[in-house]
Amino acid sequence: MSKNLVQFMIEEQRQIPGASDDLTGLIGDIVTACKQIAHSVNKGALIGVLGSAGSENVQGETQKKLDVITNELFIKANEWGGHLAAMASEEMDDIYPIPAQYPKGRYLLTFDPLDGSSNIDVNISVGTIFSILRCPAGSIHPTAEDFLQPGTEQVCAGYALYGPSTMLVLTTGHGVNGFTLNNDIGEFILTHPNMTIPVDTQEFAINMSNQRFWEAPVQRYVDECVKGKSPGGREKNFNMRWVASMVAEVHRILSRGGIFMYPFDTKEAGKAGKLRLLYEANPMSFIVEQAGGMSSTGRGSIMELKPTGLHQRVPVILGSRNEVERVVGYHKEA
Ligand code: P6P
Repeated sequence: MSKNLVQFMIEEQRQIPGASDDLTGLIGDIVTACKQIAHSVNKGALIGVLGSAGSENVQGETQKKLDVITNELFIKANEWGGHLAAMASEEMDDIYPIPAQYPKGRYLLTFDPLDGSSNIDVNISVGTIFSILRCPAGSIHPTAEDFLQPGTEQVCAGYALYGPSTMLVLTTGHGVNGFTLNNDIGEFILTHPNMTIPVDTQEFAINMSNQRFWEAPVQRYVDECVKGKSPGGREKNFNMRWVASMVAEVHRILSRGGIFMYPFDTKEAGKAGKLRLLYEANPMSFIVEQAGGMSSTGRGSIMELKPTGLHQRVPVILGSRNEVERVVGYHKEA
C-alpha cells in the first residue's frame, strides 16, 4: 500500500531532531482545506461557484466567487487547530489573528487560496499556494510586521494543483515530494518522491504581450530563445508555454524543467512585477530551490529579500538553474 501524506510527514518528522507534531498537525489542516477546495473547484458550475463575486481584493483585482469561498475554507480549516498565531492571504487586506476562543500556536501561515483564478471560469488548471513561518518569539498579539520575514525563514512551503488530477507538492527543507489525491479514499498518496528540476531546458514561460515593457536583459534573453539556433540566438531551439496559472507553470518545471518569468516591467508605475512576495514568490522559490532549481529577481535571490509589506510585489525568474543563471548574468552585464 503506497504511503499517504500523513504517514510520509510522520516518518519525515522522525528524521528531524526536535521536530514536533505541531507542524505535522498544521500541514494536516492545510491539506484538509486543499481537499475541500478541490471539491468546490471540481464541481464548478454544478454548484454555482463560478463567475465574479462582484468585489475587489486589496490588489484591486475583481474577486471570483471561488476566491472568496476558498479563502473562507482556508480560514475555517486552520483557525481552530492551535498551531497558528495568525494568517495572511492574498484575499485579505490585513492579517487574520487567531480568534480568542481558539488556542494560539507558534506558526504563521500565508496563502493564496486560489492562484490563477482568472482561469477558473474557462476550466483551466488553478492552484493554492501556502507558506509557513515561525511566529517571532514573544509576539503575543501578532502584527503584519511579524510576517515580514525573508523567504529563507520559511519552515514549509507547498502548493495544491487542481488539474486533470489534484496534486499536492510540499517541502519542509528536505527536498520536494509530490502527492496525488485518490478521490476514492480522500487521501493524498506519495506518487512523485524527491522531485528535481533538470539544470537545462528548452522551454520558457513568459507573457509575451508584455514584451515592450521589459528591461533589456529580459528582452535579450527572450529574443535569443525565440531565435533558437538561427543567427543571434542560442545553441538550441526553444518551446514556449504560458498557462497564466503560476502553480501549473511551476509544476511543469518541477516535472520536466523550464524557466518561468514574470519580470519587472514598466506596464504600471510603482509595480515591481505582478507576483506577490509572501504568498507566491517565496513559497515557489523555496520549492524550486529545494528541487535543485534557482530563483531570482534578476538582480538577487528572492528568498533573501527583506519584505516591506504583506502584499509586496516582486519580479520572478525561476526554474532550471543554468537558464536562470544566464538571465542573472545578462542583468549583471547590463
Ligand atoms: P497574466 C494569476 O493571476 C497569476 O498571479 C499567476 O498565477 C500567473 O502566473 C500570472 O498571474 C498570470 O498573469 O498577466 O499573464 O494574466
